Amino acid sequence: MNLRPVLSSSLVVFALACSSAHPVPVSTLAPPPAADASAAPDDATAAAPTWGTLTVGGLCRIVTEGATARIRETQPDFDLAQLPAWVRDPASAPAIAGRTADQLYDLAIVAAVQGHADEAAGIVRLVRAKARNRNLAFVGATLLSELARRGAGTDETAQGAAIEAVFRELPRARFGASTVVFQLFQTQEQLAARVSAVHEQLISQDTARAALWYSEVMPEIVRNRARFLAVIERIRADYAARPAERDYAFGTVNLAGARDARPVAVGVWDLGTNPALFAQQMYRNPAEQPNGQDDDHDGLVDDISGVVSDGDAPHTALLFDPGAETLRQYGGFLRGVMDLRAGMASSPAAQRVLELQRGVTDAAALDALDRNLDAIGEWSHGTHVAGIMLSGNPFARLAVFRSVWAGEGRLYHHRGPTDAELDAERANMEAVAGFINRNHVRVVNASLGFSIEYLEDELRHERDRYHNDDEVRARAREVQRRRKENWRHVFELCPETLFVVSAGNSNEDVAEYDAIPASIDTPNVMAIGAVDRFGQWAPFTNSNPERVRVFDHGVEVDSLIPSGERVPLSGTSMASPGVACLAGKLLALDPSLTPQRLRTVIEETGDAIAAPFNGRIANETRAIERVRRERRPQAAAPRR
Ligand SMILES: [Ca+2]
Ligand SMILES: [Ca+2]
Repeated sequence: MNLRPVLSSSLVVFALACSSAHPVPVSTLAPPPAADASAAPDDATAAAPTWGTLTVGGLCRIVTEGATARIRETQPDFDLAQLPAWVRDPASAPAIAGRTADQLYDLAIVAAVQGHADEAAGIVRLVRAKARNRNLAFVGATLLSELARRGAGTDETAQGAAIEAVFRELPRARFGASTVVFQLFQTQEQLAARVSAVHEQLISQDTARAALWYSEVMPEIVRNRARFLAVIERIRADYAARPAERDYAFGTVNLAGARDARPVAVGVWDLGTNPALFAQQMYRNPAEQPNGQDDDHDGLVDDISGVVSDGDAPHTALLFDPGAETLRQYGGFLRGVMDLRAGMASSPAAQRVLELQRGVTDAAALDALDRNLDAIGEWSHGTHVAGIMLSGNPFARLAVFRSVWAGEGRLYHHRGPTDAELDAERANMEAVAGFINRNHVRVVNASLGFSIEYLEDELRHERDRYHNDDEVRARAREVQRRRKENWRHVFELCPETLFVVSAGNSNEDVAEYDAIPASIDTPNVMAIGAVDRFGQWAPFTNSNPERVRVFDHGVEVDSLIPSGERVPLSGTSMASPGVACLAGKLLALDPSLTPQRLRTVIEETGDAIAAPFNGRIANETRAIERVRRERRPQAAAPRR
């Protein structure tokens, strides 16, 4: 699900994705990399390479061949023979699809590894100039700044100036997220731990690229870390001294005291929510009692406030409990992760996370840390979402749908779901749909999603099951196909309910990447993207002109975690419940609104996002005014 970027374990992934972490070069395009003698042999009868026998040249070849093949597959009109010319003159290049941009980054990393700095930088700049997804205009800062440093000779002042020139190209709002990678990686041991973790996966283009990045590009960055940090601090101080930008007015409305509203059942489909924090607003199924019996004969015992799917956990266990020790040790890291992402590396919370990262010196420790931070995410995510969804709406009655399979990391750790588990997912989804319909839950927020890239990465850990990347990718496509069908099935089962889903945090086009459920086009689904507090398009947000038409605040959004503390979290996971909250308010004012009507009102009353992006930012004030103006007299609750 889209949790990853919210959590520390995904911090690295996030930093890379947003900063250019995905790096590459040009000379690899024409002739394959000058194969050194030890590179993988061409002879197909030779033994399959192992991580132990692969040289840097062999890794470069795997990445180059894979990237070249995938570009031919996904954008046949992108003629790689023209790449050198396009790098020289980006204006002459065609628009670049997102998947092509991914492959070009891989080629840029190879070029950088091979010492072709100009080609590497040229490819990144070509993507920045011509990517169809304009959010890609800011990627690549990590690689570009390192290439600039290398090109500046040995003089420290010149190196600093070269690095600064690259960072200064970033808009102020993107500076923090784009430079966090320099805070995170502090020691060579951390990089070695990453490499050995990669070595536990199948050899593929993606894992070969990751190995190159951590073993051939990042070490020099870590060695010169002080130089990068000095520049980052200088620019940050500069920004801090400038007048603050004006916050965007999201037009939030509080319905407290409204005499023309009535209760409405709403749902949060997530990894669990702490009902104690919303005691006055929990939905209660009138046909079910807490007695260990299935009073309403729907097959679910004690499904009073929702449906829970997590092994033997009863339907009253609405919150995931990671255990007291995990909470004690890791519960405090959520805020630090968020501070880091916002570029606030010197905060005490961020420093604690950095200390934690420094201690990760082998693959096992890395895995353990990921699991612990995932557990904290699973504990906190749905409560944070619920806090946003109920904000300013005392008329909302909250149902909780806790589905363990919707998370990343715990149930399917380093593997994919089996066919039987996919059947169990579907059965749980049908149970949720039944609850929604019987209890008239009118709007459901689902801040979750399944990306094929994440799944493939997990499948590559199953080296006894899959023998090559073709098998991995075929299985991943099959799992995605089934999951997409499951979601479509639920949406069709509940035509009276509006599902508000997160677009995802991978800076991708949801249709091109087939994001689930965000890419599913049915009348009762809205996929929501994220903007920051200035109303600017978030660096991580997924998008699509047709499927993601509405955005809301999704960067450092303040809400509750299960302990009752308030913590700012970021992601389209936080933007989606903002819109679900608005839908709940509109339904409290006019229960006759259909999902289609809700979509129309929310889209039409939103404010246009600044070019070159497209979409509307939800505006509660105008949407609520319109519903109050247009509803039929009998729709309003009787005035007391
Ligand atoms: Ca029941
Ligand atoms: Ca019962």
